[in-house]
Amino acid sequence: MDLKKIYQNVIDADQVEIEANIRTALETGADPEEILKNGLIAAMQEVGRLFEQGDLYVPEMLVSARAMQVGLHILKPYLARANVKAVGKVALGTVKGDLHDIGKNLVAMMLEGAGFEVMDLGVDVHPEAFVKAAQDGAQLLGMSALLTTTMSNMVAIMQALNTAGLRDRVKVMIGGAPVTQEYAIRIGADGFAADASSASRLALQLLEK
Ligand code: B1M
Repeated sequence: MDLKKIYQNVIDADQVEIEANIRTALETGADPEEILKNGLIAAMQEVGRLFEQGDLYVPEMLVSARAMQVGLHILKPYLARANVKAVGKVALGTVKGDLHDIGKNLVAMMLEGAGFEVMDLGVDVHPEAFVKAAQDGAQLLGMSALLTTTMSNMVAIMQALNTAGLRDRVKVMIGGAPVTQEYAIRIGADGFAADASSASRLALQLLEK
């Protein structure tokens, strides 16, 4: 089976064809891990590249990510059977008091597209939930904030991680429109990403993948 078709289905955001092509690939003996790496992940890397150079916009990236998720959904049981491990476990949430989740959801999709297992903590996430996610095995915590009034709630999460003695065991990545690299340094986070595509690259870097 030619994985280029599956790769192209993600780029073209074709949710119907991708399902048919992945099923055909699996029926004809293609390796699920090959489909994941050379079909879905490679295509999402290209989508990220096109977005960063301004050739794709957020809605286009979103529909490509949806096609990727359709493919991933079909592949997941095959990957589990083949014992293919995720590249890392990330817990993502929009911080306490903040209900904006469009950007956070896009970051989650890009991370899945890069091969991560994503625990989506949702919106209005209290520090304790981030602490619990770290205790449950998340190697990387991702905090999103869209309001200048809620970004300061990231500090409480950093403090809660310190108090729980977990700060050395997890990496922390932050993002959202009002957030900056300087702010990440100020609150002691490990990194800042300006968009969903660079967030998936940063996550790979932070976990040294
Ligand atoms: Co709100 N809102 N909103 N809003 N809203 C903003 C953020 C605002 C800038 C609008 C404005 O006034 N111009 C303003 C904030 C002002 C400020 O704080 N300086 C604002 C306000 C004031 C409010 C309310 C207070 C309004 C009110 O009720 N008076 C209220 C607050 C509610 C609350 O959260 N408690 C509110 C409510 C809402 C809606 C519910 C109506 C809706 C949210 C729906 C939803 O998310 N499900 C909404 C929306 C849609 C917006 C705007 C218009 C769009 C946000 C968005 O989705 N952008 C926004 C104005 C704007 O941004 N132009 C606005 C698209 C998205 C793809 O981008 O979220 O930036 P973004 O995510 C990017 C990057 O930031 C980055 O990657 C993403 C993808 O590339 N990123 C990360 C995000 N998280 C990341 C995490 C990472 C890494 C990268 O690592 C973990």
